[in-house]
Amino acid sequence: MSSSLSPLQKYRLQYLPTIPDALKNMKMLKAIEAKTGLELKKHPSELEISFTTIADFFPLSHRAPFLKFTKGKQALTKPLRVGVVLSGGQAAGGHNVISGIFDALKSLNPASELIGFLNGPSGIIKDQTTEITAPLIEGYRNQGGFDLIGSGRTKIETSEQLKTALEVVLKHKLDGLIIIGGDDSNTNAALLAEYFLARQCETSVVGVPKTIDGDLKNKDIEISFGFDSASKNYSETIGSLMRDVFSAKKYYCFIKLMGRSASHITLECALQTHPNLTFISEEVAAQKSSLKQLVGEVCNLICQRASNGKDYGVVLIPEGLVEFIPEVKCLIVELNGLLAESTPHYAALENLKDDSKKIEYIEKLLSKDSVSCFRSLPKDNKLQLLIGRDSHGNVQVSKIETERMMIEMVKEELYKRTKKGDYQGTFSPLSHFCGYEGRACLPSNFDCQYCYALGMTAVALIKSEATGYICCLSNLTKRVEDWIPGGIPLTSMMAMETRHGTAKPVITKALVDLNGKPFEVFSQQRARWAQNDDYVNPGPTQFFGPEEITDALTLTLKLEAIEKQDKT
Ligand code: FBP
Repeated sequence: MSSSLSPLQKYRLQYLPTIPDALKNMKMLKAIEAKTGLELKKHPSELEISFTTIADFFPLSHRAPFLKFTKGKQALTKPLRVGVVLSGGQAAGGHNVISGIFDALKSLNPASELIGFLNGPSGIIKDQTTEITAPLIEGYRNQGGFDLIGSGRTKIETSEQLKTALEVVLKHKLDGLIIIGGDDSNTNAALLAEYFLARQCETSVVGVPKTIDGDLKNKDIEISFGFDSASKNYSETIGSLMRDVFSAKKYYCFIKLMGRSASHITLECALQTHPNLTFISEEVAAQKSSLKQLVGEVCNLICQRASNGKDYGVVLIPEGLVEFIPEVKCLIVELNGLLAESTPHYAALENLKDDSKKIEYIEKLLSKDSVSCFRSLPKDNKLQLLIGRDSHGNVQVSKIETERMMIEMVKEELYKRTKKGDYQGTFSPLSHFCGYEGRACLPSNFDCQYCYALGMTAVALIKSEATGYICCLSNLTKRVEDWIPGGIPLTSMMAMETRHGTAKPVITKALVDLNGKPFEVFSQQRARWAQNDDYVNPGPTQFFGPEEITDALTLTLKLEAIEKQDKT
C-alpha cells in the first residue's frame, strides 16, 4: 500500500461493512442442502444430455448438492490454514473479500492463518506467497485495486500445472484454497477441486465471483462483485460529460465502456444516464446488423437532431461491440487463426516494422469478404486488430478504439450526406473510454459489504469441507442482514464449449438477456432519450449521507429481482 492516503481513503479504512445475520457467528454455522432461499433445483446431471461429458470431466464433484448456511450448534474449530489468490482483471472490492476471509478465519480460531499467493495463479505454480497478517490487512480495508497480493491471468490447467499446484497446497498444508476470479478462473477452480479429490487431497477449493463485466451470474449468483462500483464510476463520468455536452451544445461524445463481450455495464449506465443512443452488442448480433447499418443509425440520429437545431449528443458503445457485428466477427475469427502465436504469419508480421506493410501483408491472407470489411476500417483500427492476442488467443477488445472508429466512419458518411444536401449540421466529435479507472476505484458500499460477506462465505464453505463450490449470497436487494449465504457447485454452472477445436467444460458467460427486464425497460425509453435531452447526472459514488444514496443498488440488480419475483 502506498504510504500516502487521501483523507477519504483514511475514512474508508474505518468503514464497517454490515454482516448478514446468517454469518454473524461463524462458529455456529452449519451447511445444509439448499431447500429455501436458494432455489432447490435439479443438478444438470439429472437434466442434460451433456451431463455425460461434464461428468466425464468431474466424476467426483459433479453431484455435489447446493448448500446454504444456517445456525447450528456452537462448535470448537481447529485452526485453519487457507490460501487466497486473485485472478484476472481488477474489480473493486477484492481487498474486502480478503479481509472478510481473514476476519472469519480469526473469529473461528485466532490461530488460523491466511496466505496470499502473489500475482495471480502463477503465484501458486511458482510458490510465491506472503502471509496476510492483521497489520497488513488493516491498510487495505475498503480500498480499491488488487495490490495487496496482485493478480494475473495465468491459467492452471495443464497436468504439469495441476501437479505443481497440488504439491504447493500440500507443502503449505492448506485446508482451503480460495480463487477470486471470473468465469475462466472459476472453471479452473472446478478442475483443481476435481484433481485434488482424485488424489485424496483434502484441500477445499472455493471460488468467489469477481468481474466488473457482470457476466458471471445466473439464477443463483445474482451479480459478480465489482460491477456495482464500475458502473457507478462510469455513470458519474457519463453524467458529467452529458452536462458538458448539454452546456456547450456543440459536441458529440462517443463513449466506449469496458465490459469485454457482455454489454451489462453499458446497459446499466444507459439506464442510469439516458444517452441519446446506446448500442447493445447482444442486440446487434440478434439483428445481424452490419457496421454500415450501425454507422447509418448514428448518422440518422445526428441528422434528425440537427434538424431540431441540436448539434450535440451522447453515444454509448460497449467494449465488445466489434465482435458482435457479423462481418467484423468473421474478420476477427480469421485474424485470430492467422495471428495465433504458433503461426509463421505471427512472426512475419512482428518482423515488419512499417504499419502499411503489415496491413498489406495481412490483406493478402484474408478471404474476400473479410478483406473488404478490413479495408472499410480506419487505419488505426486495422492495426489494433493486429496486435497480440490475449491468453485465450482472442483479440483484446479493450485495445480497439471502437469509439474512434465510429467517429471516423460517421464523419465519412456525414460528408456524403452533406454533399447530397441531407445534412446541414456541424459535427464536432469527442471520444472517451470508460475503462481501467472503474476496476480499481474505491469500492461502493454495496461492493464493500458484498465482498466482505463473500469472503466470510468462502471460509464457511471451507469449514464445512465443501470443495468445487462458488460462494453465493442471495437476496441482495434486501437488507444486508437478510442476505443468504450459500455455495453453488461449480459444475452446475457449466456447459460444454469448443475451445481451440476441443470440447471443454466451461462456465457459461451470461450475456445481456434481450427478453430480460433491464433490456425491456431500456428499450421502452430509448426513443424518447434519442431526441429529448433527458440526461441524468448520477454524480460520484457516495460514502456518506442518506442510505438510499450511499447504498443504492444498480438498476440491473433491482430489475432482475423484480423479474425473478414476477416469475415465481
Ligand atoms: P476479468 O474478466 O478478468 O474480470 O477482466 C475484466 C476486464 O476489465 C474486461 O472488462 C476487459 O476487457 C479486460 O479485463 C481487459 O484486460 P487487461 O486487464 O488484460 O487489459
